[in-house]
Amino acid sequence: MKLLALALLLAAAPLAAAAQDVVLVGPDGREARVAAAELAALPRAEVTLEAHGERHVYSGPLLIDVLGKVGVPRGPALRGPALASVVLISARDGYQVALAVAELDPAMRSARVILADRADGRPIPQTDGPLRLVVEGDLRPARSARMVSRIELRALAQPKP
Ligand SMILES: Nc1nc2c(c(=O)[nH]1)N[C@H]1C(S)=C(S)[C@@H](COP(=O)(O)O)O[C@H]1N2
Ligand SMILES: [Mo]
Repeated sequence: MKLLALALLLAAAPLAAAAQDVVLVGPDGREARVAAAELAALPRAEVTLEAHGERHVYSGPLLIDVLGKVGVPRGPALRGPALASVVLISARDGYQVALAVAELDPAMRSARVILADRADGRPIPQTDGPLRLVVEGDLRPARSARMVSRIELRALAQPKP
């Protein structure tokens, strides 16, 4: 019986791990899965978010560093058509938020955008997490999407007329 329980646990383990993953999609449609452990290995930032009268300190990597995995223009490369690139963030409940890539680059703007995996030093509960976008400096927390599951880069630039 114990062996059966162990076998079931092992069989379910990859599924459980996948539920923590976030899917990244590059501008060419290339998909990459990022596991929680990979996010935890990136440099971290702390951002305080106030929502409905409560303040919490969220921490996690900068979203632009996470997007490095599928290639994202930043620094001096963030010019010309790259300035018309956006990132579409989707959550498990269907909530969606779009940001311009230029908003994510600390070389462009000082307000940070993080993909938080911890709130007040603890993992974010499944009801809000395990990943939450946190957009520093927004006057309302509406763009700070909870339960982030997919992050897609889209190049919107049109050819010059
Ligand atoms: N996935 C998801 N994220 C979301 C929302 C939502 O409906 N779904 N609502 C947004 C809005 S409008 C607000 S005000 C904040 C509320 O944050 P809180 O749940 O930490 O209070 O979450 C934002 N993130
Ligand atoms: Mo809101």
